[in-house]
Amino acid sequence: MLSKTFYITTPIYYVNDAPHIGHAYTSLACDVMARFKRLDGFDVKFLTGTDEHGQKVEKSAEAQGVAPKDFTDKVSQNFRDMAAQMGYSNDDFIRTTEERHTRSCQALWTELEKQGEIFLGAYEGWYAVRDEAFYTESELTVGPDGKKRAPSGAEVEWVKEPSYFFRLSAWQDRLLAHYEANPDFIGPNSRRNEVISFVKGGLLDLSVSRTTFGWGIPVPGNPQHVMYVWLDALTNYITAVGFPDQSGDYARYWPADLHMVGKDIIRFHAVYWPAFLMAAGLEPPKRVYAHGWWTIEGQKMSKSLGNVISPSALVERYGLDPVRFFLLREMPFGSDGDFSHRSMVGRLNTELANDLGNLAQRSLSMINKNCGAALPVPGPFTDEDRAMLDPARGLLERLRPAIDNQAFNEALEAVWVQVRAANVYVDRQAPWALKKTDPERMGTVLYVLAETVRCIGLILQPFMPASMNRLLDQLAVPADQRDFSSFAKALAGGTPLTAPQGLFPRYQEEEAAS
Ligand code: ME8
Repeated sequence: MLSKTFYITTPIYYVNDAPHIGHAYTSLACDVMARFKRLDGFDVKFLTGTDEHGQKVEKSAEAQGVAPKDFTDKVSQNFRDMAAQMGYSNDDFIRTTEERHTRSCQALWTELEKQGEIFLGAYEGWYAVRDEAFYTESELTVGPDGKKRAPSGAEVEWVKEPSYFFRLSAWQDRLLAHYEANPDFIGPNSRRNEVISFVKGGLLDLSVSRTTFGWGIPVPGNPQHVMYVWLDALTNYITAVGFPDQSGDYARYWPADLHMVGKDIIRFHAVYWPAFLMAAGLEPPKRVYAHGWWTIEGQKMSKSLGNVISPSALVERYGLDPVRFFLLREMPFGSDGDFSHRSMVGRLNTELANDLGNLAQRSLSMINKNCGAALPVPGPFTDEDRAMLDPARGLLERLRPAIDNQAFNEALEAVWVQVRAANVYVDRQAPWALKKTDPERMGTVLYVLAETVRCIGLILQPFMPASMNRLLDQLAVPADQRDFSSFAKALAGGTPLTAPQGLFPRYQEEEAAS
């Protein structure tokens, strides 16, 4: 059993929405991290799933005239399908309507109650069903239609009902101390500052049960109440490692190494969740990272604008790996960014087809044509050769810190520095001209190129698993030499190679304009 573990989670998505590229993006980032860590020798647990309780889901089921359970059984499948279409390597898929989750939530609740952290009272205030969140009067704004709105733009309604409360107000100092003692707990820094100033502003006790609808997990001992959907949802992260059983997977994987979320739900993950856990005597996760928001062709993605992009449509149009590459390459992970077909096509044609695709294709075709379809045996390396090989073999050391910091676009940029340098090297060394003048030197140059492409192929596997698998096949890299301990296992000269095949076909502009 591997000694290093890595537990990473996506948010669990509300089933009432169809999966779109925003959901695909968060899960993709987790998939890349999970794959990277597996290749780097970690025992990884990668969790995703669906958030199926609460008023919002109940209303969607009602609107379709079906019972909530039948509704969620049907629509949660859409998120499983997305995981398959996007090639995610999740180890588990949790649904909050599963029995294991009810057990876990009720155990957590019971513990919180036992610790005196939950008390019965009455809630009177604003609630936004779309966000499944409570708001104070001072947080609201009045929209152009005269209606009060949450900061997210969601409509709010006045709620008045008996409710259990969690003593969040008592956790302010302990949360601040936790942020202080664990500077990496929240990333990026801008979000960390935002959370700290929110907590410094004072915390109100949090309503954690509802009585005016029934689609949720019953409160132990008082089944008129169902648990607040966020308490229910957040608990999924410990359910999936076996809570309330604290041996086995819980002991092995908890605390989670990383909860990956969008910036919209940082408060739930970085304030409420660690408070619930600490109050129950459990360890908080090690890190919560909140990434930025995608707009589409400059506009907010919304059903009413009809500009919601489904991952499957995108994959059908551009291919899976180009989509995976684009989403993490286009913008710094913590910032907002815009999706446009023009930039998608630009990246595909320039960075994948021209830069990487051509590098692999021309190196491998020259070997195929001029070296008897076998890897050449290299002669002595020049300084220029070493200036190519050393950084290629050092890619892992350069990428590790970037990946650990969720700086995916920086990681990809570091690889592309290498790809571009290799293209410059081919042009300078002109192996085609050496064919007649110095065939031995030609062999060395082509070997250096093949070896550089191998290292690039290895390090890009988490981002583009299928294409890099094909590339490593073309280089005849044995299956057991594709993990990250294999950077030093250089290609063996003389190995026969199959005829090369293009990796990334150019996308035709005419189609893009349609
Ligand atoms: O909030 N750009 O679920 P949800 C980038 N069930 N990411 C986006 C995005 C966009 N335009 N739109 C959505 C919930 N996302 C809760 C979570 S977890 C215990 C419970 C991503 O279906 C982003 O990760 O509304 C965001 O946080 C998540 O989808 C919200 O998904």
